[in-house]
Amino acid sequence: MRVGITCHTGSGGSGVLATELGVRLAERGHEVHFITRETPFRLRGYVENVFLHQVEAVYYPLFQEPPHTLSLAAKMAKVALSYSLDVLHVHYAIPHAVSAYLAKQMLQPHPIGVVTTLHGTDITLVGNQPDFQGITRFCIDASDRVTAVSGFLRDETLRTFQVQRGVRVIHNFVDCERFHPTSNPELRRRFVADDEFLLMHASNFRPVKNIRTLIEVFSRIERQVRARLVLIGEGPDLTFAQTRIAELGLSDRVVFLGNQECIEELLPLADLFLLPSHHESFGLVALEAMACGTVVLASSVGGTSEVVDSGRNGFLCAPTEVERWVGTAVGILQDPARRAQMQLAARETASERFCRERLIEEYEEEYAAAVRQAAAAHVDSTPGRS
Ligand code: GMT
Repeated sequence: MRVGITCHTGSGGSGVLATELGVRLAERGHEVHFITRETPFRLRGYVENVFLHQVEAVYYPLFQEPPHTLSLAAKMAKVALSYSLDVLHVHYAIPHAVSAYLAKQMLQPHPIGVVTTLHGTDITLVGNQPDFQGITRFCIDASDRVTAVSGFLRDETLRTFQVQRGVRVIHNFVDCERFHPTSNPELRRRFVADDEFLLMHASNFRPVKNIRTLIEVFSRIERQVRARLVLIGEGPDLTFAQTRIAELGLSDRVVFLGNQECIEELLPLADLFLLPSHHESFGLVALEAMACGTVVLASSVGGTSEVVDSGRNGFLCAPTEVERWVGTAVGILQDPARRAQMQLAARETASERFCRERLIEEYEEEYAAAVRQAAAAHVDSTPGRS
């Protein structure tokens, strides 16, 4: 199939998932066209069957800012025509599903399937804002097929927007060959001494990631056990994190690594991965840590319980329960036998339940269904048919 993929290109989970999906589809023989603002963060090196189409910004003195949604729609339509795309697969509803809708209209009478994958804040923070509810509902309803990355997010979508259509849950996946347990004592020693624990967090440092609690929890853990914290990623709350850590006198216990492409080399080093988000529709980075055999302590909000079975392959706590976070973290750090059991269970969950190939086949089924649906709608609207 010929598939156009659009996603946000930063280090966020929706772009990561879309990129990993595109690369694997290309390896499976599909022709994949990324239609994006920049090269997606996780796209490394040349991949056969993958094409990149950058959406150029249009500047004009009348515009306060370039109208990206329109440029994207125009580019989608152009690429779709030039390469005879079968499907546009957009990740994150706003604004990508709107652009796909426009492109589909522009392409008439050529039919093209539109698949929209909902990731999280496109529904829970952006789409449910009063001004955006109508357009989010519209573009979900206008897509040929809609998927959500967790059952929680599907239910939330149906509840918030009362959309008239089905939403299929296709959980996020992880490449268990790339993300796997490894022991690299030399690299680990660059962050911690042999008698210290290594705690880790990775995110795009947006307010939803609850960085304040992360730092509070770490500062209390650090009073009870010798530990250091490695922070991966960048975003709006990074400066706050740096300031708060300095205020608490923890600067020499925390390492800021910024955005890292090869997170699979870092995640297996950690004794504990912390994800105290206010909200998380799935928690892809938690799954990646689990695939590396790292114990995860995450917020019990949203869809994380579809990944973490608390007490068996990791832990879930409410983001407000700081004392429970600290007690749980210290408890598992001080119990190496239980930690080893959990590391095995985490890896097993990742490889058995979130296997890449099976979930990619589910996306392929959605593409085929979208193409059929678009073709049927096209036949129905052909002049002379009633
Ligand atoms: O933060 C977002 O909502 C954007 C998105 C991203 O690009 O990082 O994250 C969401 O999508 C990920 C991939 O499907 C999920 O693993 C994250 O849980 C989800 N984030 C939230 O729900 C906060």
